[in-house]
Amino acid sequence: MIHVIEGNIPNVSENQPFATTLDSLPADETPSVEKRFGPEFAATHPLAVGPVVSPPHSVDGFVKEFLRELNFGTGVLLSRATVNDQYVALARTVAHYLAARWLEGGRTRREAGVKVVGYLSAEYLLGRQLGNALLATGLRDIVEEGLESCGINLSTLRAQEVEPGLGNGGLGRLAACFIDSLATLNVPCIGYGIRYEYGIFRQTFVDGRQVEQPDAWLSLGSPWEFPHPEAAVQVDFGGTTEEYVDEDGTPRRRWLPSWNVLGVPYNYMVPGYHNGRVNTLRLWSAQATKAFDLQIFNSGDYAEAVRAQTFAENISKVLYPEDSTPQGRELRLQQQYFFVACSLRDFIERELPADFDLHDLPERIIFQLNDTHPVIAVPELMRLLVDERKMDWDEAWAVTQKCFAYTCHTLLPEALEVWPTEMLAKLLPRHLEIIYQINDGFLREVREAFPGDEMRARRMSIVTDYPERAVRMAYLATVAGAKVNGVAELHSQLLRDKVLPDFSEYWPEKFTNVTNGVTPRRFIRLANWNFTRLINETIGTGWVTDLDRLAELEPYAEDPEFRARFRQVKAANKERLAKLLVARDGIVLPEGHLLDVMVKRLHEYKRQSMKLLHILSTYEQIISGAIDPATVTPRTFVFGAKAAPGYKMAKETIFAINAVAATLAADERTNHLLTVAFPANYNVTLAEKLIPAADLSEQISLAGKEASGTGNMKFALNGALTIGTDDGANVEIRELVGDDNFILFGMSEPEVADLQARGYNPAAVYESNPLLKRAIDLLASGHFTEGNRDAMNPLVMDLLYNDRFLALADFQSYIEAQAKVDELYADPDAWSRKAILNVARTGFFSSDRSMREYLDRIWHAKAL
Ligand code: 26W
Repeated sequence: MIHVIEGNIPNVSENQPFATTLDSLPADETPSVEKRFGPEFAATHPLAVGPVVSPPHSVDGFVKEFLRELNFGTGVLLSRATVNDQYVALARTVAHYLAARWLEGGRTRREAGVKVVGYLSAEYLLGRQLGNALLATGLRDIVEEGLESCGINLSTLRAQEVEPGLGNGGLGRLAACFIDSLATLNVPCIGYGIRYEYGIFRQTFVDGRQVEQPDAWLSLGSPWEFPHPEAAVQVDFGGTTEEYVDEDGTPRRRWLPSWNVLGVPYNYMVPGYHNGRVNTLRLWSAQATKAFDLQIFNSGDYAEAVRAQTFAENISKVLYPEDSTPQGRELRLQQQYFFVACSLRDFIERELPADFDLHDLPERIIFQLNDTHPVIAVPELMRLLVDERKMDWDEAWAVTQKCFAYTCHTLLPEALEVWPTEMLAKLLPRHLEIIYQINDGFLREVREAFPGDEMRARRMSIVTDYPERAVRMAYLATVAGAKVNGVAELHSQLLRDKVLPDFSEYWPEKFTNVTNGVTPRRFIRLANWNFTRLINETIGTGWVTDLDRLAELEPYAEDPEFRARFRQVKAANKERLAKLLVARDGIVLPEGHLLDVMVKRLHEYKRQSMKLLHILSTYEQIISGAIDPATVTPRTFVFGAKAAPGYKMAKETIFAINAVAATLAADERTNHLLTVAFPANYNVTLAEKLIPAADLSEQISLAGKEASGTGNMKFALNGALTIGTDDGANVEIRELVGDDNFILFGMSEPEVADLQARGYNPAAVYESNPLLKRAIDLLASGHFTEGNRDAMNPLVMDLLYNDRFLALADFQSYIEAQAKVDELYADPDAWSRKAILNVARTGFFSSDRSMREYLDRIWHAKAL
């Protein structure tokens, strides 16, 4: 007999958080249904008041639940079930174990009236869900045994899952790590975003060139989502605004929109690790308000009849695959306003009591703006408070300034979004008016503070007239946000000094730093079981939720036996990767090679081209006889990188890497020494296999360009050494692991600024460095392109006559650092000692620590 009530469900036992029974409810914890419907109703409707009881944490209990889901949920017999049927049924079954706490979490959150963190992000790079859900619930062994008894292999089903690629790279993955940490820290959080029908494109290579394929991730169903069409929100667009006098004679402005769509929420569970908490990720999908026009249909114009539907659906159709250069498309602005408008209205109308006084909103929610993409939320909240709730402007502004905080994730000027006022006037006319009013108020303050300094007011204006009249979203976020933070110490300093200097001078206390972090659940516990076992045996299991405890490994760096076991772990991970790459991409990983890995989005500032120059130089020296092959450390260079479809130079770099890879593989003189592996479609799932196998982590961006990096943290935590510049979080990694355990090279940020100020001539560097010259000449020679000398021209010409990110300038320092790597790697025991020290000293880079800093210094919210 299943009892369903809304009430507190106490923890039965630490490792069985999800097993609850009705009679364990303390008397005074009677559920709200009784409060709502009275004790008499509760007595006569036990089903309505019973607790949500998750299925029993036993093999039998699981099998019963799984078969019920397979037969009655998916509607198939076990004997006829496809792997996808089995996977969908398993996912649903595991979701049942989470649901009890999920529903409970929502009720307690609403009833307790606690302050919630609302994470607004246009991207979430979640990765596969099944493994993480089994980890969080502690169900893995039960499920494995239960499935076995049904003749099903768990890893076969895990491989069936298509990862939701609802993000481009760093920013999207960080959002996923952050919501995982907030759930594990028991902090009530709602992640708001967009349920793109098509995520980040699937990358394929045709003749070495990137070809994008649509990512139809929903085609086989998505068992982890819970749609709530009944909670759809109407979102308006277009039209005009007007002045009017309201019922009490007050002159007001209002929006007269010309079209609208519906936002349908899809809930996803965000389970905490072994703490029974399940937070919500609420992703919005666009639908036509009026799906189908029967009159038009009957008039025979079928396409016209459904035009509204397709038009509306377009809004959440596909993720924009750019991760640095906004294309400024109107549809992108529609996407941003769509999910923000849905989220704000949804929170105010569904999470707060009907009679809640919105002057107290900052006590119930803090919205974190994940870069500038959701910043239109600022004028939207003002519109809701002033236009709809008739709040006084200044009161509304005071509320708004306490409800938002802004994180900037970039340093590239071209990545800072600006929206032309013309486009805003057409799509969101009332919001433009509100932005002007916010700007007027702000500039009034600035002029008072700096009388007569019109240039400063012009520099700080949210609205710029150059090169066209547009709204600078980073300025709006900074003016409205209670706090502005960068994502690594160096980045936050450059934000203050170079990106927003006027604002940090005006509001020094508003600017802060929270260095990024990564979740140890997915990127160590789940991705690196071999290493997890060694760590658990050595220091216990507490590190998974308290990563600073990795420091207890420090003494074992001096233990030869532990070092040997560490090398065995790395070798096992390399073997696992080799198996995957041959099956997935037909790539054969030679044994015993130093695994030199560079995986991240393809961008010139990340300098994959400089990595290529190192490979070319080594290869050139071998085939020219300049160096004795016997002295060369056998290396496999692994690349993983997607290029934004419109980013030409990035695509040329991909082509060059693949051409070099093919030539080296076929060159008997070198293919036992140098291998280039470039598996296509780098994503979270591939990262989970690649990172634990790596020896060397390439973090070689031009100093001052990479805001933080998070891959760098994942590699160090999985026992790889970093070769890197003093950029982003590399600086903090080096400070923590020590100079002896980090291979630093290249110019520092001030040196870069100095060189750029003095003027930089890459061709001169080429001329003055014979090794570099020979490497580039070989690239240009047609050697990698069947003699076609033009094929590499775009890249070669850019490096010689542009080289915006100084790859040639840092080349010499880089190859000297690489020679040091060869030297270090020649002594595997010394290498693994350094690698173990990297692990022991990088517990700081847990996203749990990042979240604790946001909670204390930005959100002023706390765990339940
Ligand atoms: C097209 C508009 C656009 C512009 C910027 C889309 C996406 C972006 C993101 C901010 C780019 C991004 O992912 N930045 C990365 O964010 C990570 C998380 O903080 C950092 O670790 C990386 O250094 C940064 O490049």
